[in-house]
Amino acid sequence: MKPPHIGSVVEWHQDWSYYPLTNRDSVSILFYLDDASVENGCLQVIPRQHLQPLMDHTTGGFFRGKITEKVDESQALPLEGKAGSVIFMHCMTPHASLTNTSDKSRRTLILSYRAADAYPIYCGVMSTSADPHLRLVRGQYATAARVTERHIPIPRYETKVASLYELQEQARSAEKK
Ligand SMILES: O=C(O)CCC(=O)C(=O)O
Repeated sequence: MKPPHIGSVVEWHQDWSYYPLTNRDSVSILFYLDDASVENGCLQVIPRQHLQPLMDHTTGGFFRGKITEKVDESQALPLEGKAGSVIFMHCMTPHASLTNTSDKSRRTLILSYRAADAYPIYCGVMSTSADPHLRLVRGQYATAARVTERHIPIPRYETKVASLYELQEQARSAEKK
């Protein structure tokens, strides 16, 4: 939800950093419920970066919920679209969105999918918190995990497990000090 004039900024991040899986076969589907433009904070992505290793989301060994290394924003692509537009975004695609500076709301419905054999890597309560909402929507339950990754960073929270908005806000406050 990005209400007119107050919708928060979402800083650059890759979703896989929040929920590491045994492989990268996961995608988020974003449905724009309102017309989305740069002015009301449409999604922005860095195309093709999903083929690269996960970028750093930490400082001092703690997970900050945002990319902490330099992001080449000259590559950023704003995804403007009419209400009803659908975006398919890979879990390794860096993405962000700006504040809503307009008088129009920007609402988005986001559903996340993963391959049945893309199993969550255990990293505390976050590994199981989505379980009540999980549904197998196609194919069979996987009896084995398919492991394609050799290096899987585990998000370590400095204080407590927090949402994207809380983590990014905490990181901004710490940077100002
Ligand atoms: O809706 C947005 O602007 C960003 C959403 C997002 O970053 C996410 O769901 O991971």
